[in-house]
Amino acid sequence: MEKKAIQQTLVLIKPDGLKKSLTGNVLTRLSETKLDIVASKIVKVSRELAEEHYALLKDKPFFPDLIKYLMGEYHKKKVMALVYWGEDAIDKVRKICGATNPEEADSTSIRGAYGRITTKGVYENVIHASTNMEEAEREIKLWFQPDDIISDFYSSKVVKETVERRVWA
Ligand code: DAT
Ligand code: MG
Repeated sequence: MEKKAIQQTLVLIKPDGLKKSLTGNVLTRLSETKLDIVASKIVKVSRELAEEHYALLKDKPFFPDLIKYLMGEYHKKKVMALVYWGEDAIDKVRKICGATNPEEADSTSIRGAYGRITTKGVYENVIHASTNMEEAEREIKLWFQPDDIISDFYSSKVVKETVERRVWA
């Protein structure tokens, strides 16, 4: 039997998921995969981050609304970002997420169970998951710094710099 690849994938619980208190339900569904969570945080998404995350879709007619949605302008201004790691992680997570269009997604999938399309045509599909290894690497490096992740799957380096940063007062 072919050995399945060990992969990492970025998951976002989008603002509709947080607003509707679906975090627990979504994490429970994802735990069916038996994958490891190796990073997680709550993020207030800037326009820059949202536009970079969905950079490949910038020419789509729905792009402006998609950016507003990810920034939380229709719900709460927060997203939960996680990295899942393990055998065949990308496909396992995508399968539980379901199809992009929540009306077409299998009703037992996360998007099928909890997603909707608004009357304005915005796909509120609760969750993001990377679709392939290149996308996963780009997205994980966009949302997380090396020290945020407890596993070393991408190479990193130590740099000395003097930057202003906020510390506890
Ligand atoms: P996915 O999130 O399944 O990877 P995608 O990368 O093609 O799908 O699109 C990113 C997001 O853009 C998707 O989660 C919801 C939104 N979207 C995609 N197609 C859309 C459409 N036809 N109308 C409105 N929103 C759409
Ligand atoms: Mg995608």
